[in-house]
Amino acid sequence: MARPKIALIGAGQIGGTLAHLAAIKELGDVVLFDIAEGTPQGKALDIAESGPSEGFDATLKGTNDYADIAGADVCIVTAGVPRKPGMSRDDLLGINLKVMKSVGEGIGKYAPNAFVICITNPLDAMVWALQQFSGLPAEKVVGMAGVLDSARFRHFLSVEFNVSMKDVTAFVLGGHGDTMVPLARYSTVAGIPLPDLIEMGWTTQEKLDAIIQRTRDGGAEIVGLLKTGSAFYAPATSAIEMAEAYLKDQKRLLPCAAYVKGAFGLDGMYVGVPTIIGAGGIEKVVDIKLNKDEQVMFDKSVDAVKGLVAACKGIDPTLA
Ligand code: A3D
Repeated sequence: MARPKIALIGAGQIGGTLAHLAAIKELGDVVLFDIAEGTPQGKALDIAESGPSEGFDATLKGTNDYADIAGADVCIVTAGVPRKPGMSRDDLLGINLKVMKSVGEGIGKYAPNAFVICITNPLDAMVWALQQFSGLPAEKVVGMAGVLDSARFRHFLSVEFNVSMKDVTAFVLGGHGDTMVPLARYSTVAGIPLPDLIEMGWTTQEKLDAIIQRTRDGGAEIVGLLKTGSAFYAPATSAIEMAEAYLKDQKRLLPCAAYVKGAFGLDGMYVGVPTIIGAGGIEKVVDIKLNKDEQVMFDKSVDAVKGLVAACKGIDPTLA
């Protein structure tokens, strides 16, 4: 059987890391696309030259021509600009919306059967716009944010409890912004929910609140440290986890920005919810019960996403 084809639209910090991870994990052959001439070609060659030492079998191609993504099984989109210190993700909306138009049209023309994972910020609005511009079915276009936000939460919790990250599960739902919703009740150490761990004296409510806030500010913390761009290692790993779930039909239950109609009382919008990813793309949105406080936080996050989508429609009236 031919190897799957993975197209990476955007060959910047995340794009390059995605290419390296996809090759090392032998997920398929990789095409790196970017408008910057030389960047995708240089990164593809550099990573290919790591193959003999790493021992992977995958071809890597860099290109500035959308025709080279033809027939891709997976497209991961990072094209656009990242934020700089002091900027919010929402400040990127105008410029990245234009990028989503050209990327969506390119994918729609050359890779209409792909599973598309959007990473470009502001995430929930960009994945919505990308789905509209590409014309692909909503279950095949998904945003990566919840896996990363949950990974950050899991990392901080594992440090607090001094336990393996493998045993910490966590859920962060809602939009990928300041209003994201880390769910303590649905987060556990080997099945023991966080509220029980407080009762057991493993941590305090104050410490947990501080971890939740650090999770919400996780992206800004890294932007502040790097000063020249935003996080890229963990975002790339998170998207690769989603791509692998699709390519290997793993039926992973992962928090993703998916199109939600019906579940969570929503009437059709992209926002972070628990989903099952398998060969059909987003095969299911898992409609978990939220308590009153969680629902208030989720609703606030949904409103923030709706505001961004309305701003997109204001900029580009062709968006329905
Ligand atoms: P960066 O290293 O600047 O790479 C972006 C690449 O996009 C550059 O190589 C550009 O040349 C390229 N590009 C720009 N316009 C186009 C276009 N029209 N077509 C094709 N390529 C284009 O950024 P990055 O890789 O660090 O980040 C990429 C995006 O991911 C940014 O919008 C970030 O804000 C976002 N991001 C999202 C998360 C989430 O969790 C959702 C996390 C981290 C970064």
